[in-house]
Amino acid sequence: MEKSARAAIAPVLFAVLFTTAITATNAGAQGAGGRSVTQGLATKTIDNLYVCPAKVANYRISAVGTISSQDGKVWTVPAETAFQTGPKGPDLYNECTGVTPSKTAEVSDARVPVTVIDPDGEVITGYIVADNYFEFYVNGKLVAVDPVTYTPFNSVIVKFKAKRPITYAFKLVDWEEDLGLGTEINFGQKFKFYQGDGGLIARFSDGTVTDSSWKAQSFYIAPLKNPDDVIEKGNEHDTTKLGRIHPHAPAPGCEDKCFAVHYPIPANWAAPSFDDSKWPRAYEYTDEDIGVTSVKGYTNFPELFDGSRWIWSLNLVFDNLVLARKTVR
Ligand SMILES: [Ca+2]
Ligand SMILES: [Ca+2]
Ligand SMILES: [Ca+2]
Repeated sequence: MEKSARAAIAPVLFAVLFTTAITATNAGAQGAGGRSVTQGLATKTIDNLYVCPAKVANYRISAVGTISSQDGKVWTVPAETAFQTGPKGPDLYNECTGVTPSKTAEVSDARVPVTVIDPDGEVITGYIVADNYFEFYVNGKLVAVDPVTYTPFNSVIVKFKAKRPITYAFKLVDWEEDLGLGTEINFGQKFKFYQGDGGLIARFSDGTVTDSSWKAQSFYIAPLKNPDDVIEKGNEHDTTKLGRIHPHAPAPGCEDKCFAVHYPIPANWAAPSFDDSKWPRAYEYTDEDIGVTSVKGYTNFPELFDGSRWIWSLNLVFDNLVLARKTVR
C-alpha cells in the first residue's frame, strides 16, 4: 500500500478499531454462554421468500425479520439464509412444482446437476427432507438450499463429487409466522402462537445417514416465558424441562411477550477445519415424534431413507435454528 493511501485510511482504521472495542464491550455484557436475549415480535424485513406457484392446502408465507437484543446486537429471525442467492436443490417431491412421484420407482435423478467439490472424487447422491428449511454444505461449499422455505413439506435430491474426508454440514430452520417468537398458527387446532417443530433426515450413497453420530447445536430458542429456561450445561443449551417434543411441550402462554435466546453463528461453521468436538451430539427422533404422516416427500420413498434417522438438537420444539455436522473419514 502507498504512503498517501495509508494516511487516508488511518482515520477509518481508527473508527473500525473503536467500533470493535464497543462490540467487545457488548460481548462482555452478554449472559452466560454467549447468549443474547430478545423479547416480543421482530420487525419484518422481507415479506415473503417463496411464492408457491400451485394451489396447495398448507402453504405458509415465509417472512424474515430483525430484532435487537438487550445487549445491542441485531438478530435476523428466524435465520439469515442463502435462499435468495444459493443454488435451489432439485425436487425429489414438491407439490409447488408438480414433482410428486408416488414411489421410489418413479423417481428420476437424471437432471440433477453434479456439484464438483473434488474433481477426483466420487459422485455421491443424497436425499434430504427438512422441517422446514435446510442449507446443505459439503466441505464448506454450498451445494443446495431448500427450494421451499416453509411449507408445503418437500424433499430434495443432491449430487456432488467429493472424496474423503467429507464434512457434511446443514443449516436448519424451523420457520415461524410470528417473527422473533418461534410461533405460528396451528390450523388444525385453531391455536395461535403455536410452537412448531423441526427435523432433518438425509441419506447419501456413500453410506452416510443422519443419526446421533452427527453433531447438532441450537442457535435460536423460542418462545420462552423466561430466558433462564435455557440452561447452559457445558455447550448444551438445555430446555429439557419445557418438554422436547409435541405433545409434551406445552405453550409457555406468554404469546407476543415471549423471550428468545440467541447465540452467534461461528463464521466458519460449515468448513472442514471448524472444531465441532464441543458441540452436543444430535438427538434422534422417530417418525411419530416428527409427525411425518403428512410428509409424502418422505413417506413415499422408504427405500431412499432406509437406515437414516430424523435428527435435531436437544429440543425439537423450541430450537428453531440448528446447525448439524458430520465428517466422514
Ligand atoms: Ca422445505
Ligand atoms: Ca419451533
Ligand atoms: Ca416446522
